[in-house]
Amino acid sequence: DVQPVRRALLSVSDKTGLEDFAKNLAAQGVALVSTGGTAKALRAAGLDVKDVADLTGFPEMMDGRVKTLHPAVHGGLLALRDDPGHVASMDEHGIGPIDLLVVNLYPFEETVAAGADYDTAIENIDIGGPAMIRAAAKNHKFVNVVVDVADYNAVLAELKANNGTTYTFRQRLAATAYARTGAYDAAVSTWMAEALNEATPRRRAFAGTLAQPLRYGENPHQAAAFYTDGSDVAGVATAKQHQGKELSYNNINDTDAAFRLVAEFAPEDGPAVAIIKHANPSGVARGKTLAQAFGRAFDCDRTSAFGGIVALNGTLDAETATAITQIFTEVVIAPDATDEAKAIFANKKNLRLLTTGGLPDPHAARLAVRQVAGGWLVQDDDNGFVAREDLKVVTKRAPTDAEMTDLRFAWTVAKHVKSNAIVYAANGGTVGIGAGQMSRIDSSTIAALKAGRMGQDIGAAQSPAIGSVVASDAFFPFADGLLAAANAGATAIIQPGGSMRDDEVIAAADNAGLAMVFTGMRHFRH
Ligand code: 93A
Repeated sequence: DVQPVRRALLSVSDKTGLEDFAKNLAAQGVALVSTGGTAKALRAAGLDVKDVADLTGFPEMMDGRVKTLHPAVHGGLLALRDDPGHVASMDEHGIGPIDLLVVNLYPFEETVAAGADYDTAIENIDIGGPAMIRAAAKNHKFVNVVVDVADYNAVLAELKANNGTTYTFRQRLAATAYARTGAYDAAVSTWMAEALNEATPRRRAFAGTLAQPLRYGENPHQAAAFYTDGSDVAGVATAKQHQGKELSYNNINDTDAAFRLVAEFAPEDGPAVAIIKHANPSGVARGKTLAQAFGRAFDCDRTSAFGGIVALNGTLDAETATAITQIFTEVVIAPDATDEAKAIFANKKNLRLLTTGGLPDPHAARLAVRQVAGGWLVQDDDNGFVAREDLKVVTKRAPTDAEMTDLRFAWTVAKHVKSNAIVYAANGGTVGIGAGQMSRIDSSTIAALKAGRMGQDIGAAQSPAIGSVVASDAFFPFADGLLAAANAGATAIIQPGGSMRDDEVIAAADNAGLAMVFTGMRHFRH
């Protein structure tokens, strides 16, 4: 199944490595055909190249919109070399086979990321390139297709080793090629959805570009990779890593959870820090300084914070960096870091520092995708937000201003805790988080238990749950969960409301002297 490579068509926007690759091909007797800019670059390198225009008998026209869309090209890519009818057609129409296609597309993703206007983006949608790539990939029984500069050397090595290419090799190239055209159209689709300001799950394709093969997945026996969707949102996908080893699958997942949580707290409202373990916050806090916020987030659950991911909503400074190095931390992510802070981290070889240049907008419309057996579930990302005036006081007693501030803080954190989520908070910091339990009452119990443990850890006279407020990501179906919170010492509650037994739950709150507000919005997270 080794097929010889006699003629190559090269049409590349990114001309990196082109000259070297083409020279090596020519040295192995491969004839070269190219589009305008590519041919010019090859000729400048002293290579003998035929213009596609000579193949088609048409000049490149309409500002290059039509250059390779012609039977002389597509016939040469698609013809089955072992089918007498196809061979007869090639002969009849003077179509020569193309055995190797080398294309990289108009840089649509880069153009859009650079903030290009609408018309420029449109002009950078490559049509002829993907058409050729898809044709060559379809005919991988005979044709080689290269869409990535990183594969040039592998092609040369294959040609040297086999004096042609093997079927498996061409099959792999074809799979890579379709991944590229799929991701390319998905990027166009994403951009169009954003241009329409309508990131609807029903009018958008999603696919990604391989950004990084990972050492393994959630567990060492699982192969894994990181794909990016080409958008320029501040976060783990676009961050700059300053030091430390490569991020793992779990690191990336947790870093994303940490940074998206802390991004809920606008820097102009003051410093905030979130510490994440296993995709749930072990502690979240505001503070007068980032160092203070970190200390308070750490105090919420000192045991769980060990080996955690720390996310900051402001520039990492020396004081915070020093505090973070006191405990074992896997990753720190922040919009920026001072040189002093970077120097403090430099001695901690295993600690990774990521900076993003900003915070993602927690209210932006994005898509969330999850896989199920046989398909994907796609939904709007949970960018739901309840303003203070949207909250409905349902109890006789209204929350005090201080309680209200903490209620909204706890609610925001609860949105980022796996359901069933119960979050106790006081003075702008979590004091007990119950996550991921199958029953709400169990999450309540765990959150109260954790608050008690926090009290012991920090040497407090009593549980920090006493005098705290509590948030529940979904309604309390019965009064028991609410009573558990009251027993733990909470004085105010925030929850969506909407249970059949709301009346019972409200009466229980009134009886216990609690203040309760309904959000009218649920924040399940699974
Ligand atoms: O405008 S196109 O969609 N129309 C075409 O027929 C076509 N053929 C190749 N763009 C087309 N290409 C693209 O041109 C290739 O995908 C490649 O990115 C680029 C190479 O152009 P040049 O060789 O002139 O630099």
